[in-house]
Amino acid sequence: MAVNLTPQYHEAEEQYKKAIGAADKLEWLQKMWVLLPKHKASEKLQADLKTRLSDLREEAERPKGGAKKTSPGKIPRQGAGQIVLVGAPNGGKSQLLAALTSAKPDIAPYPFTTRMPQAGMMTFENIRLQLIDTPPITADQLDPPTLSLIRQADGCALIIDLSDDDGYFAAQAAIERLEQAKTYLSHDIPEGIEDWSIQHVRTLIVATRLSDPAAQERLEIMRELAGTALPIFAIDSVSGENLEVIRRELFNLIDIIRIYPKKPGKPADRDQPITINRGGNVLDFAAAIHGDLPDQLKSARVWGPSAPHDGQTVPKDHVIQDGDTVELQV
Ligand SMILES: Nc1nc2c(ncn2[C@@H]2O[C@H](COP(=O)(O)OP(=O)(O)OP(=O)(O)O)[C@@H](O)[C@H]2O)c(=O)[nH]1
Ligand SMILES: [Mg+2]
Repeated sequence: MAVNLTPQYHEAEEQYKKAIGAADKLEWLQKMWVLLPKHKASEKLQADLKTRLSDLREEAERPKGGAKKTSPGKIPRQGAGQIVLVGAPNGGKSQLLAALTSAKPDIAPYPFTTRMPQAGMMTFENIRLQLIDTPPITADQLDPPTLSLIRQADGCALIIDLSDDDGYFAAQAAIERLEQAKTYLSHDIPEGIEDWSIQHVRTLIVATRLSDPAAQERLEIMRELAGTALPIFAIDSVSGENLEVIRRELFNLIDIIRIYPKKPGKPADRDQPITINRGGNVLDFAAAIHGDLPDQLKSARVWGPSAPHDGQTVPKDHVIQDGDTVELQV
């Protein structure tokens, strides 16, 4: 099968060849990427353009005199949990961050747009989770700040592009690169790992660009290839399809529950839940409010999903559930 390059592509290539300086060259190369037909026959050319884009982007950003790039500032943890968006170039990580939060990351139709991690806050019902967009990961590229963010995160969303036949395999390359760095994207976290340098991060797959005409077909192939290792949720960040599902699934991913504190004789505060890990009990809830509280606790009453009867007094080791209201007596 021929690649069938358009006259516009050839024109952009001519300009690219004539361009002087990395920034100019990069601009034309980005145009070539947009104009390149993406199918099986152009795979080699796609890979070649990707490599050149990555190299040129780096060259264009390098300060004169060859000084080293300054490392990005640390991203402070905020909200009830931290989820990192990871994946291959051009998969839709930044577009998803923009769709779920008010952050304004750079989004562009060519690979290697994001160069530094960027955070945004996602609202889910009455809590906020921190989402972090990251630079792409390939077989040859994984920058240290991205790796350390992934290893410390409460969860990861692996972004896979449903408009690209190669999307699943590009994501596999990212998974393998992370595994070389002893970082495993898993859904079920194995227990009792003896090697402390190995880190498993709870992950789900977000398949983007569901509006692509061949997206459903690719999604089915992906489900067969991926098996049940990681759950897959398909969305479209531009049309907004299934975005509400993703908010809930990201919340479910990180295994936290929302508990509403209540003072005796007063209504519960439904706007400001306290979050604790799923499986936590009344003592864990007390500790989340104040470190000294578990020692002072005399009794507790519970309303909601875990309460056998509303307002029932429960033991201190009573396991509470998402949506419970708890009144502590000290
Ligand atoms: N229609 C549609 N377009 C999308 C979707 N997600 C991403 N895009 C488009 O795909 C292109 C790449 O999206 P980005 O979000 O920049 O991709 P990225 O994964 O951040 O790319 P890098 O920063 O290079 O790793 C942009 O033109 C987006 O507008 C989607 O769900 N639907
Ligand atoms: Mg990006």
